[in-house]
Amino acid sequence: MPTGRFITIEGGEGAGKSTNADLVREVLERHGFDVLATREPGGTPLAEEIRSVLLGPRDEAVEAMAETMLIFAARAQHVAQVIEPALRAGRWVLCERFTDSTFAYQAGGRGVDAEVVAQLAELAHPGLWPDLTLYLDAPPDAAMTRIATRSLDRFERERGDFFERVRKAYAVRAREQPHIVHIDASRDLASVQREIVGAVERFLSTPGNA
Ligand code: T5A
Repeated sequence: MPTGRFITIEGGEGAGKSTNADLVREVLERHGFDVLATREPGGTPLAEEIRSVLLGPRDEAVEAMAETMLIFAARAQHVAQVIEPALRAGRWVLCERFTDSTFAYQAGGRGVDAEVVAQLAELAHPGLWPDLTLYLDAPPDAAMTRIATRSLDRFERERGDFFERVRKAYAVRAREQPHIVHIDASRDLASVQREIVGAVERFLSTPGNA
């Protein structure tokens, strides 16, 4: 049985990842693929518990390396228990956020050495990288207004230029990594969705991908 493909959706808070994950899933299913939709941090009971620990606001300052290692602990569990078995069974895995988020938030936002992130990635998911990443890029201020009415998690409460550093790190990653497709997510939803469908269709029609 051929292995499935691994597609991720990346971007800052309120960029539209969850909204557009539903669309990508529909496109893939229209093409007859069996899709497993999941998210990070999370995706297994243990990884979801780690997500609660990471996202819950707390008085104690969280060390950047402690945060990074918790994220990779959740990811190692998610990859071994959910993502790899699904891919081996021929399913297509669609995941909101993956290691590109860690390069953006922990390396770019928190200042963890990107080389350390790369080494932890190699330990947590050796040889596994997305086949396609849709990076939804929007200016942080504009995207945050979309989620302004929700109660904010520990990351969303960050201040100063944290989200600009995250965005810059995503931009560097998008330039360096051929699996990442940059989408301007600051536009109206219909325009963003047209571009997403185009990117997925191009991926599917590239020989060897589907
Ligand atoms: N994290 C995660 C790390 O620091 N490192 C890591 O390695 C990983 C994996 C996870 C947090 O963990 C951190 C980063 C995150 O802070 P999360 O909940 O998974 O948190 O991610 P968030 O980005 O916080 O999720 P959001 O729900 O805030 O953003 P989405 O999913 O991008 O946005 P969505 O689809 O919910 O849309 C938000 C609103 O905007 C509207 C939607 O209808 C919705 O109301 N919208 C638009 N409105 C106008 N125009 C458009 N183009 C729109 N697109 C969507």
